Amino acid sequence: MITLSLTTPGNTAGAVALLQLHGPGVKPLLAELCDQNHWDDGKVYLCDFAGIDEGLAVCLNDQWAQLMPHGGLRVIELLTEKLISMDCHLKPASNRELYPEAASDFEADMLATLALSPSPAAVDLLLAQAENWSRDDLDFTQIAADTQRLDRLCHMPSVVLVGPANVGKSTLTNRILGYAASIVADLPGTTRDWVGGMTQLRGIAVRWMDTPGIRISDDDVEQQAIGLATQVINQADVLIHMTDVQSGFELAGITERNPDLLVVNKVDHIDDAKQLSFPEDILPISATTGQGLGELVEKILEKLGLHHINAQTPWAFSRQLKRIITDGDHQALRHYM
Ligand SMILES: Nc1nc2c(ncn2[C@@H]2O[C@H](COP(=O)(O)OP(=O)(O)OP(=O)(O)O)[C@@H](O)[C@H]2O)c(=O)[nH]1
Ligand SMILES: [Mg+2]
Repeated sequence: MITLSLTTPGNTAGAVALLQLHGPGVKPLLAELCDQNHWDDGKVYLCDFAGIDEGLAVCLNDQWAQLMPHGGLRVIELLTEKLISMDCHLKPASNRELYPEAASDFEADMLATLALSPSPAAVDLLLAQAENWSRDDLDFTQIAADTQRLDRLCHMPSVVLVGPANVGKSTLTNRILGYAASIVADLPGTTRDWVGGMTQLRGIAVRWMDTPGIRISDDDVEQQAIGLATQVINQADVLIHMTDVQSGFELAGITERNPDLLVVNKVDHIDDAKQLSFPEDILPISATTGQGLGELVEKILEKLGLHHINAQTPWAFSRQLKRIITDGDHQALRHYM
């Protein structure tokens, strides 16, 4: 029986995919698939995979072979179907198989987490975990609490901007994302459907979302767009309520949940003396000049619990570690590491 494992992520397209074949008889299988009889161990051949795609193939020995077609989802699907029709058995690759260089399951899971984390800030922390989990004074209750916030390094949290029309939400969005994702105009009701993009705040990946300005109008489409944004607003990890120096903060009842941060925009319109009179919980910014944006980023990270990441913090980054801290199983931890 020959097993087939996809060792590149199966749910997203990439430039090249890697399919691993393992079992007796891989050479005859490749000969049939690629219509080529001679295979030297370790030599890479450019092959036609049964008319599905052209790519590279290598036989490592009589038991192991690797196919490297293009990484489009359809190519992977067709090639997998073809190999299954040739009696290969599809088996999800374990992290230990994907990372043969890992010395333990712990290390293999750490490398898999590292490969999938969208936040550069996770790198140093993950690389320190073997040392962090080797300590004698592990407090599983504290680790569970830290893990809740540190998991946000892997599952991008959402930051959602709400507020009245024309206060500069899209201007701020475009500045934070670094490209023109959202249309800006001196016209209330410019943004219709919510607009989002991925960005990094001090090395921490977040999904940033701009929503249509909330206002009463007789425009049906605009009111529907405001309604659609409600779900995004309610699920926000950090909800920022923005107004500008001309508007107040009276949006009570329009969003179901309270905002985490209050921001007043366009402070470049007013002189310094007046800026000082803002209450402490309101952050003055200017989306146009960039004033106050560094402080805004810090406040968002504070709300996410990621303002200060101490590399010495143990983090239950894998399912296995989560199970270990829930069960309080020190024995299983030693076995895992
Ligand atoms: N002076 C100044 N003008 C700004 C600032 N931010 C945005 N503006 C201007 O305000 C107007 C509205 O900006 P938008 O970003 O479209 O506002 P919005 O909140 O997205 O508006 P809606 O999509 O209608 O809800 C534009 O003319 C911007 O150039 C700022 O910090 N200072
Ligand atoms: Mg807008």
